[in-house]
Amino acid sequence: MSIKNLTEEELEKRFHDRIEKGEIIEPKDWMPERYRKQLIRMMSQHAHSEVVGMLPEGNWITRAPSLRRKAVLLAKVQDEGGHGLYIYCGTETLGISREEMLDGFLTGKAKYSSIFNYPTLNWADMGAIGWLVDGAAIVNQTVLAKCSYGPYSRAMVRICKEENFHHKQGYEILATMMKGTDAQKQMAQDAINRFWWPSLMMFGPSDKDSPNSGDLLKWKVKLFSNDELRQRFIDRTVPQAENIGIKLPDPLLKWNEAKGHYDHGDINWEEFYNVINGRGPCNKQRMKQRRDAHINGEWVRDAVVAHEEKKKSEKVAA
Ligand code: BYC
Repeated sequence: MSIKNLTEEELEKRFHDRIEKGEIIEPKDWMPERYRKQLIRMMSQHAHSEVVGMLPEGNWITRAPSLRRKAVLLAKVQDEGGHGLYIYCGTETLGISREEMLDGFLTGKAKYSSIFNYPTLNWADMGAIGWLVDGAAIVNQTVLAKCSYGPYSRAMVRICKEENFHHKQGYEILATMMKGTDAQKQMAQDAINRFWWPSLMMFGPSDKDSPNSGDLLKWKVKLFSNDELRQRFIDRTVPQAENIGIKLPDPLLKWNEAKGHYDHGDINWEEFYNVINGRGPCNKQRMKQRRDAHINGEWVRDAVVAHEEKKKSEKVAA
């Protein structure tokens, strides 16, 4: 039967059956409005995070300790910009324009990842971001690569490949510093002391306080809950820390044989909510940088439009 003859209820049931069977939803397929809206929210926020994520690391490009480190960092920051673009394109398939998404971001209506509201104070922070922040992103995004929405899942496959390089380069920076002088070891430890807890917050609030998880899990956009992914990240990161002699700043971190997981201390949720509501250490600075970049980039957008129009009129004239 053609789907044109189905009622709204039948369409919704058919959609849920498809999700249950593990089918992938594509842009032209019928989808409930709430599914579309939730995806727009989550994907656009993800895209904004990638773009804001360029700022803390971009801050160190001119101060990288060698030409090799500078070239690698430059490439990484460029990759993050690319990730933002793939995800913006993926989000546009849901019927929202780039302008609307940017408006949501620049007016502060849409969020971006809390982690990028922390400052990068020393070179070891580049290691901490690669190892912990990209490490957390990989745990989250490897699962999103199997999510129910085709354009998002495909963007994630490519992004995860690049994030794996980022993760390795971060770990390598820290491993090198941990073999260096006492001052270098201290810098590495200081970076981890500052970035460990914020990287756990990247996975979102605990499950009992996550208003969007119910729908997203039902629709297989999320395949695991915030707490499950956070635990997965902790379990794989603790041995990596031990391997290079870095101490994670949580006295309660302990292997629990019965659970097959590491136990850990409580996350400071007050800090998390402050940061996501605009009161983190760098929120104002990050938003100002992005707003300034948008204003300063106006001539580029105008030039692209003028170029397209010129091409079109040349075609008509030919
Ligand atoms: N930061 O119901 P919940 C990268 C918000 S960048 C800020 O659990 P959901 C990289 C949440 O949006 C990778 N806000 O939400 C780049 C919601 O608020 P709204 C970034 C957060 O969506 C450069 C409210 O809290 N990754 O890798 O079910 C250099 C309630 O939360 C955060 C992604 O974006 C947070 N941490 O789950 C290096 C991954 N957590 O929208 C690396 C895609 C929660 O209702 N996103 N909120 O106002 C996701 O997987 C999910 O959106 C989350 C949250 C797990 C983050």
